[in-house]
Amino acid sequence: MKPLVWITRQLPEESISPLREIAEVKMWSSADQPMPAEELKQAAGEADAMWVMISDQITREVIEVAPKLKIIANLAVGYNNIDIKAAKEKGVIVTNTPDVLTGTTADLAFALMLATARRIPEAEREVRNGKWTGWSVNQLTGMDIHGATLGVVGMGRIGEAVARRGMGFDMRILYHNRTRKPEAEEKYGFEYAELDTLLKESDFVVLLTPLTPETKGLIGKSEIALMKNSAILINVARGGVVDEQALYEALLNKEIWAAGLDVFETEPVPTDHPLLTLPNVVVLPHIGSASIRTRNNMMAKNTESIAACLQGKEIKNPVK
Ligand code: 8YV
Repeated sequence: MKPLVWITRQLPEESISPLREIAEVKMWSSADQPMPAEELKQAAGEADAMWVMISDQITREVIEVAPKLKIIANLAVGYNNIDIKAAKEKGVIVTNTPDVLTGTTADLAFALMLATARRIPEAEREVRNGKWTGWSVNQLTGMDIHGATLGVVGMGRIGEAVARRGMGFDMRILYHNRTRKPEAEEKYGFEYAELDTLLKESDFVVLLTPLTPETKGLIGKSEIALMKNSAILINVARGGVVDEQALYEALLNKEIWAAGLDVFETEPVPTDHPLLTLPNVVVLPHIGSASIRTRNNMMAKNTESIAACLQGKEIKNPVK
């Protein structure tokens, strides 16, 4: 009997066809709505392999009702949606999709820097809404990126890619990370800073830490208070890294200048969320890795990981 692979979203057939040759593949019927918790548990109960998204909560409860499960392949680099400890205890391998999305996500961080600093969505809305009625010296004036100080919080692969893009804009680069990166300091001139110093000195603070118990609410009221009134906060990591209420109040009271957010505590973000009422916030629907090529590469990685596991071959991206 062929092993069973459960995929929790409807995906393009060509991306998963290699799996059909070695396994029975079941796919959830919706391309954009997650499986309800009960269905997810039932799927886990019969699967040898699961292909999941960050919107699937793979809790201990799900893992414990999965007697045959060998691998959970997460279509993302972050894996805060999976109880890694429970998976380890049950001997279930977890994989993610690093590297292939690094440049794409770094590009989007920069897109948000440009969009917030130069007020691009606001400017576009004015043109479309007939508000471009003339020229004035302070019309839609924003902030410069070139020559500014960029503070990267979380200097992993994506953090470093953002920092290197900053070099092209003649920025001074500060970074904060659990461990220092002496090679990057030497090679690119990045400067290590404690979080307080980084927040005080940066014009752009870009968050790229994974969401863990240690980073939950990392940027709260007192951290935002350290930032310059002219500073811009960019979050392309996870919503939970920022205290959204504190951020809303700081933006409303002009304690910081703007924010660019690709991620939220609750996704999709509710349309009545207070942050969405502010003109100095640019919001995106968690599209950090959403380029055609990168999404194809991410799917190829998941296919490869599951196939390797089911065929007893070496698995390339296990989460340690
Ligand atoms: C994914 C992400 O696009 O990789 C991650 O951790 O947040 C994004 O790149 C998204 O999670 C799709 O699964």
